[in-house]
Amino acid sequence: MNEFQHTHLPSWAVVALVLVLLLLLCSCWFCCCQKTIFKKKKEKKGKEKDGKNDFSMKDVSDDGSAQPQQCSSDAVKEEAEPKEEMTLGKLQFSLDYNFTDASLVVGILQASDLPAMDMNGTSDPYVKLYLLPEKKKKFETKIHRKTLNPTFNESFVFKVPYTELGGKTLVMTVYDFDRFSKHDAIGDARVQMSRVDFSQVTEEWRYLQKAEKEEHEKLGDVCLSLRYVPTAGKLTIVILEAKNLKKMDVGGLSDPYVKIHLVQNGKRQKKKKTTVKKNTLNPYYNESFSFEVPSEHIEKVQVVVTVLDYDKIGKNDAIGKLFLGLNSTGTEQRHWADMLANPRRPIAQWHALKPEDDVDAVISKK
Ligand SMILES: *[C@@H]1O[C@H](CO)[C@@H](O)[C@H](O)[C@H]1NC(C)=O
Ligand SMILES: *[C@@H]1O[C@H](CO)[C@@H](O)[C@H](O)[C@H]1NC(C)=O
Ligand SMILES: *[C@@H]1O[C@H](CO)[C@@H](O)[C@H](O)[C@H]1NC(C)=O
Ligand SMILES: *[C@@H]1O[C@H](CO)[C@@H](O)[C@H](O)[C@H]1NC(C)=O
Ligand SMILES: *[C@@H]1O[C@H](CO)[C@@H](O)[C@H](O)[C@H]1NC(C)=O
Ligand SMILES: [Ca+2]
Repeated sequence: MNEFQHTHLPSWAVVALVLVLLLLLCSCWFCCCQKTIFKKKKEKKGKEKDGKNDFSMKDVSDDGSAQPQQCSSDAVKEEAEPKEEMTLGKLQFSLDYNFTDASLVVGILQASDLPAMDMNGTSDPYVKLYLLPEKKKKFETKIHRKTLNPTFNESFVFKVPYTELGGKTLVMTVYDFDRFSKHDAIGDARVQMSRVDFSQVTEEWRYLQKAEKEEHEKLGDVCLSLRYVPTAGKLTIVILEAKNLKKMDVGGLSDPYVKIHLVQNGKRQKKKKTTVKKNTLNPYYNESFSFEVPSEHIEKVQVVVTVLDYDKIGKNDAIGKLFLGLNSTGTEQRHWADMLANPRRPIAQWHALKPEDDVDAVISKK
């Protein structure tokens, strides 16, 4: 102590020491600050990046549909659905096989605890049923208004030889009827016929499962381009290609061709078709078809595109259809609107094929 006091430090040294200490403190504080600032910056950067990614994704898909002679592969993308944990209610049904009649008798008895699909806290339920895999015959119950616990008490008969029954699955889908929009599927119950004991009448309650988004099986996709020249009153449809078409021939592929109908006031007016491509599920056509449609009529026409399987013997089977026009839905409607918004420019897009009867339903409603 004494020593220290004795060797008195010069005042400049004290000042220097203090300065050094201050500097140390300062740099420490600065270090901490910088860390937090840097962190914030990083976060911000990350956010910016995410935003940009969203944007460019959108750009890509928009570009895809604007390319005239080529379809982007991700145009037919399924939207991710938010998963929700909720019960969808349950359905009571009965199953019986009538051996003298060779038919499956399905009773749709009742449903309970259905979720409310309408604003009013109710639903307007009905049940649609069919057998997979072919779905030839579809039945529907009556619609029951404003109830979450409907009693249907209706029965339906499917003609099926007993030997073929084991390979089938009964699908019963509960829908909510809506006058002004697409009916919502509430949920479905699927029963494998091979698991049912047909020596007696089965009566069962099943919890409804989330109905598959595509109520119908995959039929394939079609890429086509639309072009409208208002001054010339000319609508040009190029059937470019199709992919993943459903197999229609036993033991073979399909022999697909595409038919185009122009529909006005619910009447089929003109019909054109492509060549048949043999033994393929991914045909390439690049065939162009023009229709005369004056600009005062373009808002009123509908185009029905049907993909069929050519058969030498018997009737050609339709694989699936799609429906284009202002009153269509989904990608079809957007495509049509894009065409009208871009006169003279061919706009190509992929569309998923839909089962035949669904499209007819849309047309007859108009
Ligand atoms: C089976 O079908 C036949 C012919 O439709 C009918 O007469 C008979 O009553 C049915 N049997 C049962 C058990 O429903
Ligand atoms: C909602 O429910 C009330 C009472 O049940 C009824 O009077 C009304 O008409 C319903 N509204 C709609 C839009 O269904
Ligand atoms: C269901 O229908 C059968 C015959 O159609 C009838 O006898 C029965 O009472 C009905 N059940 C209910 C709950 O409505
Ligand atoms: C499609 O057809 C058009 C007109 O016939 C032709 O110019 C074009 O090259 C064809 N595209 C391909 C990829 O074959
Ligand atoms: C489309 O729907 C509207 C309203 O339902 C109707 O007025 C119009 O005629 C329809 N257009 C076609 C082409 O069906
Ligand atoms: Ca409803």
